[in-house]
Amino acid sequence: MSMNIESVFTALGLSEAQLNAGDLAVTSPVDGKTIASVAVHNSNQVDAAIAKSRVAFEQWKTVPAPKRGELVRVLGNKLRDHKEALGALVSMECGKIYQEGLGEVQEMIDICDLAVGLSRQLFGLTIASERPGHRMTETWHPIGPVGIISAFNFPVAVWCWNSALALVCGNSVIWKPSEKTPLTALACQKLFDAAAAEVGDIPEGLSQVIIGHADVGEQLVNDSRMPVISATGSTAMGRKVGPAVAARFGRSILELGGNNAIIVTPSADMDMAVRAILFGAVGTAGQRCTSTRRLFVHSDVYDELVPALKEAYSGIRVGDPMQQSTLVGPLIDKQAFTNMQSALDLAMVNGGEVLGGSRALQDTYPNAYYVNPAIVEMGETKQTVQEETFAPILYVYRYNDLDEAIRLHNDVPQGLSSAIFTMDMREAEKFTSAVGSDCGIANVNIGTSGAEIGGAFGGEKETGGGRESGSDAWKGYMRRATSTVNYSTDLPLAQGIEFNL
Ligand code: UN1
Repeated sequence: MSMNIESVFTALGLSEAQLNAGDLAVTSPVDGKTIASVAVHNSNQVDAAIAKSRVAFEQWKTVPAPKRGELVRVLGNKLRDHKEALGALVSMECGKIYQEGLGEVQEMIDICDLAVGLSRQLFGLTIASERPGHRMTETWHPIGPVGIISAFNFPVAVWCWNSALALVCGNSVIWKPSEKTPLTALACQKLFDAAAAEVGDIPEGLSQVIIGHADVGEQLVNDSRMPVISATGSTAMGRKVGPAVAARFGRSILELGGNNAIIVTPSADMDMAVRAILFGAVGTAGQRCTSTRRLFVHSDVYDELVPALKEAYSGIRVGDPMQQSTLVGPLIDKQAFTNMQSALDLAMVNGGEVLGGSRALQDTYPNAYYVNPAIVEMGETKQTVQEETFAPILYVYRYNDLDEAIRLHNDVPQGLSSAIFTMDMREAEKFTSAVGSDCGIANVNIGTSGAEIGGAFGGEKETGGGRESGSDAWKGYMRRATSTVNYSTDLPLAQGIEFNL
């Protein structure tokens, strides 16, 4: 298919009317041009969506889980059929390169597959009872409408991580995408509607999208008809969402900022390390929550690794994300560029040696913000950078002792992803052990980003503690019931209590 934006809209069933329905301007970071103006939901509409979601839930929770899985199976197939178009729209709307746009849709397909399999399990436990003739079990039940708040940088996959699991678990979902990327959300809604129509008999409003700014998200977060809120974004956003949901005894699944690092030890496979660091640090223009932001290099290999990395950086092609040769697309907007420049200024004040980081392609795209990825050599320090800047900046630190590197590694507020490059099994085991990385993801000989579906995804500390997309993350979308059944003719009390008249 040809990949101009009109053909992509058409392939995804986005109509002229829908693309010009309101006054939220959607700007493509590729060239800074407005590509649509969509309608935002007002407070009454959000309220109505929540009410509808509750009705849909009451019906959906009675559908057997494997039948619910059928809907997700068909959704996965719709995604397969529209992978190129949706991948292209992701690229055009959020600026990641087309390869990564395709990868994001593949991640959706993968979670659908996982959810379909799970729909035939969702298993509980049998627990030994201390009482004769008693059986104790734990069963998982649907919990209610799940609110999903997602960020611009993974505009579609994060919705699918949550909704594929939430739907097989018997819940309805309401999605509030980033106001920077509503079109990909509307496109996903079309695919969902098509899947629902194909399967038939799916409650209306089972999955809905609400468009708007932070106030729309806040309304969702504060509404006690939404028992679960899954929010992905900045730590600042999580600081608002977490307490608001907790205040009404709701459950939140938070996936917030990262400050991910790679440690390169003397025995590392340097070629592999360079490639992994490159993808981790500059992939998605440094705008993944898993992007590699800090690098610890042992003194013995510093002068081998860092020049090789600089050499690799010199070959990076920055440009139109739809061009096959491009490795780094634009930043999302001007604010992202300003934040990057401030972070680099601060690094220089703190004695960092900055390579790269300047604006690129300004003449071709005066209204878009392309940058040359930056390497900042910080030398040996007692504390590393504490803030996450959503841009391709890699802070490089020199270390001599692995324990000290691990201490510095962990000495940040965030705890999402981490990796060590080593051929020494003692170092690898230590890094993944209780005294090693304190992150939710701790890898060996692969980078910090690009986690696959199947493992639990998320992190500790200011990353928010939530887990999504694999392992037993499905339990986050269900409520647990412990049932003790007495099939004896006696009524013994637990703890041996005698209570007889
Ligand atoms: C995110 O940036 O919010 O591990 C998610 C990764 C991707 C997901 C990133 N699978 O980099």
